[in-house]
Amino acid sequence: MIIIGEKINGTRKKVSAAIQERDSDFIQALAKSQAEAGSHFLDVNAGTSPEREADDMAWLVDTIQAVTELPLCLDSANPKALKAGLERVDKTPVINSVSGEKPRIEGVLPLALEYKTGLILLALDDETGIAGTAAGRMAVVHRLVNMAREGGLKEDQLFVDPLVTAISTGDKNALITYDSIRAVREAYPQAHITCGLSNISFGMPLRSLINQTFMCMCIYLGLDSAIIDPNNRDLTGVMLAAEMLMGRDKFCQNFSRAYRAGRIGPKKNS
Ligand code: THG
Repeated sequence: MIIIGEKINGTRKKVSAAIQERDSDFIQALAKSQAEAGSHFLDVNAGTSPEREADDMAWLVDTIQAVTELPLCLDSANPKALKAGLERVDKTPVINSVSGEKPRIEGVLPLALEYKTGLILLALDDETGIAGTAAGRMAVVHRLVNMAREGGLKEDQLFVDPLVTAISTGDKNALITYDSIRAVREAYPQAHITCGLSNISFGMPLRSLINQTFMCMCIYLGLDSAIIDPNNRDLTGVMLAAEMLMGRDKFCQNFSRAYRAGRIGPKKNS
């Protein structure tokens, strides 16, 4: 599983305050703890203030890279902010994200092609928003994959996000994501499939339990990446167990190592 650590997100109150105050200690602590917990990328979202976002993104990228060598997942719809990040990254990043919406196709996709980055493709567009069927979401995915490939990106640079909507607002919502994951896996065997899992449990009690169960099902169907809190040890445990049980953990090494390192299982007193 390719873990994208979600915590450096300017829509979170404390992170937003840290960005405004240029509190590098706070941001660097989030970067380090997510790196130590096994992230492969760190999501970087500078918040949604259009006049500050590019400066904030530049500062975040510099601040994070001072303490970790992990590649970044630049999370913005704003081409200026993305460009500021792209000019500073040490490692090839992932751009989060393009969708079927016209401004994103015109403003974000060309940056991914120019800088040859990884790219998250969101299954939504101007016409329908988030389609209520897997077929509707796949129509957008096919269009976006074709554009990205024609522009020179390889299938394995693409991360398809089939989108997750809250189970509390539609009791078939998880099923739409499952059907989409299955369809993407079949149509694009080399592409990665990622999503922000925790949307599923919005408005429900015992969110973590729901997130874990949902993740397990998504992994079975072909999810191979997730935007999550890597410090959530219950979720990490389910993820490593599911990977092992899918035949993707040779000699059960990853699971065993994580256990010995104390990253999963009941917390030991130390
Ligand atoms: N798809 C894509 N990108 C995305 C999302 C997606 N980026 C943003 C979001 N969804 C994923 N990122 C987050 C970041 C924070 C939280 C949820 C999703 C969050 N944080 C809680 C808080 O701020 O209090 C608690 C986190 C914690 O457990 O500590 O909920 O769907 N492509």
